[in-house]
Amino acid sequence: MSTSNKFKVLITGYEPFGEEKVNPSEIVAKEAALAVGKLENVDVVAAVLPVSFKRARTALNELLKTHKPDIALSLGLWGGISYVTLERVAINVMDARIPDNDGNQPIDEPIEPEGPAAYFTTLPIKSILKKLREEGIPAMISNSAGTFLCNFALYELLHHGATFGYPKRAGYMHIPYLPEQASVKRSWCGIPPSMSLDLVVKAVVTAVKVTVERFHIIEDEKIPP
Ligand code: PCA
Repeated sequence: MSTSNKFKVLITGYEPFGEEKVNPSEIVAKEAALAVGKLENVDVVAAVLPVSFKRARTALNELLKTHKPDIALSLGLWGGISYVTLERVAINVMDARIPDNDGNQPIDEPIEPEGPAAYFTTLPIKSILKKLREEGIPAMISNSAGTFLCNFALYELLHHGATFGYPKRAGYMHIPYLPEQASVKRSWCGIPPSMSLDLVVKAVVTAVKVTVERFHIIEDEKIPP
């Protein structure tokens, strides 16, 4: 815990990428930070990461060094899902389906050449899942954050935590399209699924609250995914 006796929380979103003009994770990170900032035992920092392997690495490391967060929750868009996901694992690979926003497209390259193959999230994802279900928010555990920037951010957060001791709790939430974003798209099923800004923000705030409550509890709750 930081010296002020408050939990320092970092929430990040990503800027738009590919064909998307907006990235809901950017909006949600800022909105959720406003709500989380009202909790009495929390100091919060919100940031938007570039969708660039090179610049995201620098940005994340600077954020971590500057703010030394106890808890870090990164957010990103996964267009097409109808629920928020709690990512369980980050793998040590960059295998980009499309070029990042700098035009770089690493294929089968390690994120950290000396790092382990994978890290498990250090968030209490089952306890968070349980609470989200109680609140009526569609949520799932996901066992792959992909191999693009989202997996990259989670791996870097967890690698930093394992190497330097903070953030002690780090994780990743993928989020769906916003309704206004989905409304102008068409997919095999018609209009792709979406979730309102309010509901996604609530999911993020809940994830932070549960993590704060269980910060010192090593065992997560045992419930089916
Ligand atoms: N989603 C991408 C990268 C940025 C984002 O919001 C991903 O899932 O990797």
